Amino acid sequence: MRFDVITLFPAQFAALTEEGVVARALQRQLAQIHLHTPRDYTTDVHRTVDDRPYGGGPGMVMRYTPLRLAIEAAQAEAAAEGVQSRVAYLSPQGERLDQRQIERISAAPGWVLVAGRYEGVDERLIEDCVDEEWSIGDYVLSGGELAAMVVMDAAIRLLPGVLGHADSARQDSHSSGLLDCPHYTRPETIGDRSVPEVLLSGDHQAIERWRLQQALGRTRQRRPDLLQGRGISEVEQRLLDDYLLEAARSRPRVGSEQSE
Ligand code: 4HQ
Repeated sequence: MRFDVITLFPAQFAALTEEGVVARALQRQLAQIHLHTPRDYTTDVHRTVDDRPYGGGPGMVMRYTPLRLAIEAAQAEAAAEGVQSRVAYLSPQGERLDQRQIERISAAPGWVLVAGRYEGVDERLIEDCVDEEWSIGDYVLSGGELAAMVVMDAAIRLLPGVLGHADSARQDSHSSGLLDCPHYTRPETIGDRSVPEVLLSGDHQAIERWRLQQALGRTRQRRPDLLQGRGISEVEQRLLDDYLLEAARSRPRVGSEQSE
């Protein structure tokens, strides 16, 4: 798949392209990231990409024309390679992304991602050029670059062949609609805490059952909203009931609750 990113700060994307899972996917040509800067599409001597907001107020707004030309050039380049790209603008006003959305994004042939700076882009650019508006969460970044990198990282790691183990993306937290189970490695004991016995048992069916139970229990305790949306099978409900029973039994009590 192909990403074209419109950004005033292309150097920031080194965080993604220089090392790690995404860098290796790019080297192996499983994905492409192309960077475009709207400054290259300005015509004035100062190469101005921003201007003051109509109506006054603090900050600056990204100008329509350099952004539009950069987006169109990116789409034309992608099209010349046979890739039809939709355009997404990253902003807190966008639709909140989750793993389901990431799966959809990852399945498309290409995207042009617009990473805005300052107070954002001229609204007419969104009306004319943007197909989708995405948010990575309810907080404010200094620019859309980190948001674009978050989306590309999450999407590219889902591509066939990117992760080493064939199952590791499917087994991820969220791909099942649940949080992840706890993980342990050597040493077997740290102080008075030992690794849960079942993980040392070699009983793969029992281990799978325990991991699902932990995922269900942690999701109920930490993110009940995720379980509401997902629903739960009869087998899962029994595992969850046992988890919650055990959690209640072993929960630390305050003095007034202590029976002995
Ligand atoms: N910004 N999810 C403001 C974000 C953001 C987010 C990007 C800051 C756009 C203009 N993007 N610029 N949250 O906070 O995607």
